Amino acid sequence: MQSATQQNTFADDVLRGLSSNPKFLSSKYFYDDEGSRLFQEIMRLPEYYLTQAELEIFSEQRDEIFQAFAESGAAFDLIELGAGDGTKTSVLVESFLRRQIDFSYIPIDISAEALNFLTGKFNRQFPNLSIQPEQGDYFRTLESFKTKSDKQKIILFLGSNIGNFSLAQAQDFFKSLRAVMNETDLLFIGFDLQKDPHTILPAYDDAQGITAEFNLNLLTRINRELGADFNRQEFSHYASYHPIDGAARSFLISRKAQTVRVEAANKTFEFAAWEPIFMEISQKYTLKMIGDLAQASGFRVAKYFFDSRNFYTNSLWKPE
Ligand code: AVI
Repeated sequence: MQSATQQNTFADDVLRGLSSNPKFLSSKYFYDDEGSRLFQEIMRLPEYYLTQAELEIFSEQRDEIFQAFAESGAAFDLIELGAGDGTKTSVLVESFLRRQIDFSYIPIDISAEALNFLTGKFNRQFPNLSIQPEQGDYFRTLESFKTKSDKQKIILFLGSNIGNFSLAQAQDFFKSLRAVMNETDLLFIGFDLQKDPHTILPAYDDAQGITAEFNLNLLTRINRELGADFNRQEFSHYASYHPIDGAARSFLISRKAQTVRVEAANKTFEFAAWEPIFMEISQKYTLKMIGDLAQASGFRVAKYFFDSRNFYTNSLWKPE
């Protein structure tokens, strides 16, 4: 399994994934412009409870979250990994500004476009906020903060983004984060919890078919960027939830025997009728899994915040 920190090119990853048995494509490539737009739509779907649950935690418990963050009363850097459109973070930022807390907001993202959008929006919304966007790799950027700033770092990794890593990748990821954190820094993570499978599955198989579009869009991206000839009509979206391992998985299923040429990989791939391409894992956690993961990667859980339905948790971790 590839580590979360390893960088490959899009063409290499597609070649490797489609040459494997079973075939797979990496969901990290979902987010071109159209994919990002579709994900915004997913977050507004009635079935996609995750965003509402996290927003509820932030809105209803902002004071308790603040207490947990600002225990020492000292100035801090609020660092967000993969900040997206910042809707949830803006609730915290607004509350901290109102209390005249001394902090800077540092969103880190690989996408310059996403950062520009977020910075523009936060500059308009919060003219008094000190915002220092950093474009690039999470770990390298955080490493540079060790020498750049001696303030406490509070690192946010929200939106259940950790769910898109396998358990082994998640552990690798947190170990790498631990290596660039100081003893007094904090990590605040959004986890989707295991719950009624009848609630989870529709979040990945919505009635309007937006999630299907979101998956199929990766085929369109491969066609456009890598000169492939996928026919989207010949693939269908299939979502599953496995209550034993707690993983939602999505697949694109080849509806017939077919071949697909990918020019940039200089290769033609054979698909059998009904052969799946594994597209994405969305891991759901139990509290025991979260505690074990923290411990295995050099942290301890300091606090859990839950939404009113116990669908979701934001968990505050301290270096051990
Ligand atoms: C970004 N990530 C946490 C989403 C999830 O729930 O796994 C991506 C997603 N895939 C389908 N719907 C949403």
